[in-house]
Amino acid sequence: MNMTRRTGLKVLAFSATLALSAAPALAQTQVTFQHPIGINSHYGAGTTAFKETFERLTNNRFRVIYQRNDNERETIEAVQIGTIECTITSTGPVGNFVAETRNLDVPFLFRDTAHARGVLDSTIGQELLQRFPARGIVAVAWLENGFRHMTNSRREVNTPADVRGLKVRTMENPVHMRAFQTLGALPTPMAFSELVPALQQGTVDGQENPIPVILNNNLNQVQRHLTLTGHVYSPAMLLCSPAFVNQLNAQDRAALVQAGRDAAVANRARVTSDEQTGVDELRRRGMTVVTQVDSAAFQAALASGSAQIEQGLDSALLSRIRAWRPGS
Ligand code: EAX
Repeated sequence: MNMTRRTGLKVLAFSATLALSAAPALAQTQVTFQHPIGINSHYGAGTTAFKETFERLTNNRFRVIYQRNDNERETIEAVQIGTIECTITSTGPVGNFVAETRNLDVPFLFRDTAHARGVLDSTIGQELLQRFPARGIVAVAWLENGFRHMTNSRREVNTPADVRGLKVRTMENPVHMRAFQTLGALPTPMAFSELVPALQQGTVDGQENPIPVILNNNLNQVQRHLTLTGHVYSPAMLLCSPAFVNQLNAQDRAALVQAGRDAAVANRARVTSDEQTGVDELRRRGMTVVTQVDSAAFQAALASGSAQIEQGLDSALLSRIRAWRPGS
């Protein structure tokens, strides 16, 4: 599905009310917001909060419209060009636009959710957001998907050895691809929009995604086995088009920043609740779930390839992230 082409060049459609009275015409500027998975999801929770805050703080001069688009590279390009105003995307393809974000895609970089959220909320996260304008994108806020877990339709994965030989869809992300190569899998990069057909047709045996994505996209319909590998944290980002942001006055920009904050809070809360209830729900839907994973074995297997996986990344930044502690 190619939403960008289907929706065409939808640049700030003005729905002007031509009032015949003396009152000034009310012009509502449309803000088109695209992201994958759908509105009833952790991304949708972010969009809904964004819409509520941004429309309210701008006295309804803007109207936020949501459209689903499962091709994240496409939505980032659309933001860059200005054919849509904003998107939420995983960092999967973002490194192809702002290479520094790839540092966040290293397996087992973050110890837990508090570590990941803490780093993204710290100056480290802020510094990364500031890299975007030079690439023609305004990065408004860090959101998230949660930690990624493996699913497949071939066998129960208990140890790193079980991953060997599996054809695994990865995001279009060289760090993730190198990690799966290290585990002896056959990484097959593709957009999220191609994932379900690829699993249905058996082009790939498995994939990896956090619980909120597996749950809200019904991946249980095309995958039998889930293993809670938690092998990598999956940040997400709320990105907007400079063409949109540059035409905002100072107050509207402050509203945008606040809407981004509220989006992050709502998104994280939904990830937390999906993670709490999602595993049982996926079991109920028929998946086998391996919960007791020998994480040390996966970490050791990936550590053996760390030189290759982290090739071209910023080792000073990676050390800073690893050294981060609450309150620092
Ligand atoms: O952003 O492509 C992916 O697997 C992403 O995790 C998903 O689209 C959510």
